Amino acid sequence: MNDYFLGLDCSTQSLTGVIIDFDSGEVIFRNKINYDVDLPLYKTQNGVVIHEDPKIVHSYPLMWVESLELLFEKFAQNNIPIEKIKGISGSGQQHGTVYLNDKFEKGLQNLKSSEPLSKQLENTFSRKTSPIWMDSSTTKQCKEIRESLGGIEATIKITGSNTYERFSGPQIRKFYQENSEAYNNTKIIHLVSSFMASILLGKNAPIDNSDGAGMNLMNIKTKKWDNRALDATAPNLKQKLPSLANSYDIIGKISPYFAKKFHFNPETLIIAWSGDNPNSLIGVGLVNKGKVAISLGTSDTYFGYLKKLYLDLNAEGHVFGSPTGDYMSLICFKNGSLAREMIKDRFNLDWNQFSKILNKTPMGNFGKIMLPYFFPEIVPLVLNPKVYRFGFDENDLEGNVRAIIEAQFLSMRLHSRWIGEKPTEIYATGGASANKDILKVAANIFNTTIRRFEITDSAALGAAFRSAKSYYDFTDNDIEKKWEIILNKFLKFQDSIVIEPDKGYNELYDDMLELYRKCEDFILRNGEDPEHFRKKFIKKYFPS
Ligand code: XUL
Repeated sequence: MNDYFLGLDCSTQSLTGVIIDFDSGEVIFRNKINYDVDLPLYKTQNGVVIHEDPKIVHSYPLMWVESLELLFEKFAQNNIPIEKIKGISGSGQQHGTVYLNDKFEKGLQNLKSSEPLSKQLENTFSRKTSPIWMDSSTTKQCKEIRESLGGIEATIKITGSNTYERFSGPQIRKFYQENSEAYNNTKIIHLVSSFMASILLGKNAPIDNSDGAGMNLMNIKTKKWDNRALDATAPNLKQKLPSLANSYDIIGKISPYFAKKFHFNPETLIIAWSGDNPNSLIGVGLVNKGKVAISLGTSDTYFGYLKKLYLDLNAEGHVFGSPTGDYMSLICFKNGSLAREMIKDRFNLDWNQFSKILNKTPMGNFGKIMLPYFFPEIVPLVLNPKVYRFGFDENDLEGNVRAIIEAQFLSMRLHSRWIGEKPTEIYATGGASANKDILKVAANIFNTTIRRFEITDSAALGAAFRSAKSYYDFTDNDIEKKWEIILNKFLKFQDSIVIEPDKGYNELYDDMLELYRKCEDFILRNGEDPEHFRKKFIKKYFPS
């Protein structure tokens, strides 16, 4: 009987499940629950609760729980032999926190399979909503924690990152300051990943140290909770946090609730869940140095594997744990898919029309530059959203289409320079990576080959690979367990989606990068007016 493994991804807009057949090296099933569409009662937009203050972005943890049950119902409807699943791991959108009261763990242990999960767990939250990674309302708390840790450099050295609005520590501090009673009634604070793992496990699951690194609470060197960071954040916090584990740890067996209700084998192993970016690192096969990945999703991220701890003291990038036990670098841009959609929808385009326009506009866009802060931006830090245009206006259809895409990759190239290495190849993943024309712009701006995988659900896939690796590591001495062997089995490159940069545009994009940097400097750091440089750029590349 073939061994199946399940990878789940509880992301901002949907819950995805991918089942791999280890023996045939194939993905045998994938399905998605879209929160807005499939769970309309929560009235989310793009998976989040709309708040009048754009800095406040929350979601419903109970909705994620409901989506899990809906997904498993789909498995049953599609006659998936669920009993063949040997191991399950998962991925959660990073940084989001879930606040539970003292009924949570007991509730999990006494679940009745005759009743829906959501009904049985609805009273176990000490806070009904979870602040997620898109929230940018904790500037005050970031400052307080950073100062109490001794400034930016000290904070980075302790936790791997500067304090960031979306990181869990500042979010927890804000909750404690604004609602101390509910904070005191909180028995345990989970990350999205450890919360969903707890549901599957039927008891509190640990936080894995890859996702734990996105909290400003864990010591990046020792991979343990850091007392200085805990004290700077909120009182009695240690008692309210789960323990820390390695991403590859087996944390138990599936809860009897799921075994009974959906016919999982009661011996199915649960492997620690992790964040979406650490999972995607594995999902695209980055277990060695040299290559990096870009994930074009709700957020755009740029990430790579690091053998050794390497910190960004300029405070824009982060270092998280890698599920291999090493490290990874990550830079997160909030104006990803939703910003692209703003331009597409503004001109009533579909993606085909968008691509056609992108193709017919010239590289360098006649010197039209956009700083695309449709939403508060993480890198560079922009708390009050505003779109800046140099040399065109919001009604210029062609100018806007090319400008948004060029801006996103110029910004990515600019703000990833701290990693030091120019990538030899970039792997692309995430929803928008299905668009070859967008990838072509990225290939030209980075002057690097871009490869795209057949399967774009890299976080769910990474979780499935991780569960296979841990399962065989711990249970079977006969299976070769090297990461490379597992990854090569599944990650077949599609020749048709290897995208090469066009020749002869290297200098244009080097110059445009410098121009983009000057525009950013002008708007964000009171730098020199870039108009004179922009004119020079136009004269050089677009002489009339
Ligand atoms: C990473 C980040 C996002 C979320 C959601 O730091 O905030 O990528 O993990 O995808």
